[in-house]
Amino acid sequence: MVVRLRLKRTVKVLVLYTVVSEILFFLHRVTLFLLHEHRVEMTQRKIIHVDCDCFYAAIEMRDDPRLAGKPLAVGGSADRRGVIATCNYEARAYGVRSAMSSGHALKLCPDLTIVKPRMDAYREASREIHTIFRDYTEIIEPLSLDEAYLDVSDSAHFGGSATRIAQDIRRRVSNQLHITVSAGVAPNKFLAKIASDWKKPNGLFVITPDQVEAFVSGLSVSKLHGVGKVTAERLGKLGIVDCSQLREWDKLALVREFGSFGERLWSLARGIDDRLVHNDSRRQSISVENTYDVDLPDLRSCLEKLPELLDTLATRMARIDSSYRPGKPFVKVKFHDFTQTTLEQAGAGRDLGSYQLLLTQAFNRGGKPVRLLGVGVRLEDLRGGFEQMELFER
Ligand code: DCP
Ligand code: MG
Repeated sequence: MVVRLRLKRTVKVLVLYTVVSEILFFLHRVTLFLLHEHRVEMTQRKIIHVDCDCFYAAIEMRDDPRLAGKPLAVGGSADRRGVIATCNYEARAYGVRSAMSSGHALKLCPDLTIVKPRMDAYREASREIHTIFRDYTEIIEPLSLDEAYLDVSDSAHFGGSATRIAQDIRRRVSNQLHITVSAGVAPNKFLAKIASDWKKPNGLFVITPDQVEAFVSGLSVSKLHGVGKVTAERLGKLGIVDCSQLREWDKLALVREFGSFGERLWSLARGIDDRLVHNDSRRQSISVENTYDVDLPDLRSCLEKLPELLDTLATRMARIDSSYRPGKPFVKVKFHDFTQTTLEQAGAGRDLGSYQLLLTQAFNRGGKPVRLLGVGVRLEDLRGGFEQMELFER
């Protein structure tokens, strides 16, 4: 009798023990799951890239509706060796593009109207757009007057939907400024920028985290951040045209081919880009350049122009605040055929002799008549470190 009672109690204790441990195990799993989700959510960023459509031209058409609906460019006049800053989409249909000489643009499109830039109007429009941005986030990184990254990961608007924020920004800019902007939404900067271009003009394109893999696979390597014509050609020679082909290469092989940029290529091919959105556009360099009415035929005539360019540079340098330290000197040479080269030298001084040396080397890369000369200084940002810290601690 006593033995049976003891046995019953032992069985009860065992059952109870099993049930409690099952419950504890279940709770443990739930906690782990929630923690994991939370971590994913914390590291999952929401970036919007906003880019106005044919910005300068859009402002001109808005302010003078007679210009709308036909080919329009903003730039310098053809008889003064001017260059096109931008043009509307009607002009693009004729092949007119930014940075093209106005003379050539007129050959492509004889009906093209070219108006002079009104930088004050563009700056004002840019300020208005930024005021709209700031309603959604303070983390805004302008790339130019018409382009910016927004980090809306922590934005509470529209239940945190970056897509709806982007839609709202587009709607408000259109209503308030009467110009259109295109936007891209993605988990990082590199994809957001590609996305804003995907449905241009007046478009919105969203790449959600689970679409990244498929989207990047079909992407041409020339779309990758930092891949210019030269790198795209080098990749092409290795049989790498799109990102799915790039992914077949391991990191070490890419580093062997492309140095440290190889590692970046490896990441980009997988849709990885950890660059932060910096909410302050700090200057990277200060420079002066001049386009000459008549090409400078040889090195000697280029060298003769240096002192006056350096004088203007010195005046501009005197205006920068103490949060910058002047760094490497550089020169830019644009030849008559629009090819250009930039040369900089770490450790070189910023005296006339150093610039003469740099200019001589840069000129010899082309050895052709020169239409534009530029001189400048890279700036070291003494505040850079602190800003990054602030961003990390947010
Ligand atoms: N810009 C310039 N010179 C260039 C390129 C651009 O002066 N070589 C100016 C004029 C543009 C503005 O910067 O309006 C913005 O440049 P984008 O590259 O964003 O070009 P757009 O906004 O004009 O056209 P898109 O619709 O392609 O963005
Ligand atoms: Mg633009």
